[in-house]
Amino acid sequence: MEFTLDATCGNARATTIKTYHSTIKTPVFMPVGTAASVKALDTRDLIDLLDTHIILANTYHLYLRPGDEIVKEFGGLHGFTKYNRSFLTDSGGFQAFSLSDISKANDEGIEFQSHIDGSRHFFTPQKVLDIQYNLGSDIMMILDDLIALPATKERLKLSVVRTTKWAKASITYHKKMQERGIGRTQNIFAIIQGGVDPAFRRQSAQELTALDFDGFAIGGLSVGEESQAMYDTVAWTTQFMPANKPRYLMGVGTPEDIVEAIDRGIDMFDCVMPTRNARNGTIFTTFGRLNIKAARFKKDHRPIDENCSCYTCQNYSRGYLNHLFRAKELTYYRLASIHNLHYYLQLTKDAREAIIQGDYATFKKDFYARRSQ
Ligand code: PRF
Ligand code: ZN
Repeated sequence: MEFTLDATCGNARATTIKTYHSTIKTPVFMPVGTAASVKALDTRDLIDLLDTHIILANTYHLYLRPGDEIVKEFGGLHGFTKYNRSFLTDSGGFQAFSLSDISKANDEGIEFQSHIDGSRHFFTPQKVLDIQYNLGSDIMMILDDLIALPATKERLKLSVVRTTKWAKASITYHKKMQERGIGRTQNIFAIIQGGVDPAFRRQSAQELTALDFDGFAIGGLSVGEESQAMYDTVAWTTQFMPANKPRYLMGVGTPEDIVEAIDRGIDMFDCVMPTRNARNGTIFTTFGRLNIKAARFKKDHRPIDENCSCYTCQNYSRGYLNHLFRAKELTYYRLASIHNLHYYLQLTKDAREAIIQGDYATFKKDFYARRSQ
């Protein structure tokens, strides 16, 4: 991939990442398309209505169903979904850990039982790359050893040691496969672990950034710790990450989390929050969250957010969306998902503009001021 640092403002960065399939301007929010679909939307919505340049898909889900060999037969994720811009795929460890009935890590990998049919599987660093070669994603994440917080020092240490060991196995394997002509257009990111412990975070960051990865993620956050602990850990960890490679904060977060993490040097984000909340009736606006189910919206002719230029706000009223939600009409899920994703995409676009203008502090101040009105 080609990477350029376009501007900085304090620790905040505006960068450009060029993969084989698209050019990505950061800060960027990547909609989550777990099973090769961003729930309630199709590829045309993602391109024509939202103009996304990168979306996420999950190794764990696609390996279990329909199977990565099937996706490969269709020309990988790009051929299967007809989304011809970039895909990032998560490695599966986190999903095995959070979705599987039983998951057990040892030094070789992660054993888990499928949440679909209970069948047993074993993910190793090499196995999750083989799956991602079949998926053909533009950015592949390595297998990491994720743990629940709070964790003991011993378990945290084991997670850092194991993640480095798996990272070394991953990069060695990837280089070998590329020499054989496999995964030539695919990039590989490592994942920094270490909980909210500064010493472990530094160790994990230093060990991983010494290896020849295309980019680096911060994992193991937004798993139940206080927001401030997450922000402090991000600020601390980004110091040890190279300036000339992308930085990705996995599974984060609320609009506030994203604004704060950008300020601490993060370029890339993903989270189910905009799409999941849309389906639950929680709508994000420039003035804060609203619940579309509320009776006060029944006769409200205004769009969700007068400041929003999304397809939904340009065409439909709060009253109509309130009705669709209450009637559980399928159209509701699409219209609400379009709005919430547009909100997240616009937020990161505006953040980029502010960084380039050199005034991220004002952007951040205005973001909070509008929400407390
Ligand atoms: N590791 C991986 N995927 C993830 C995480 C992680 O730590 C997180 C943590 N917020 C979300 N998704 N592989
Ligand atoms: Zn809107």
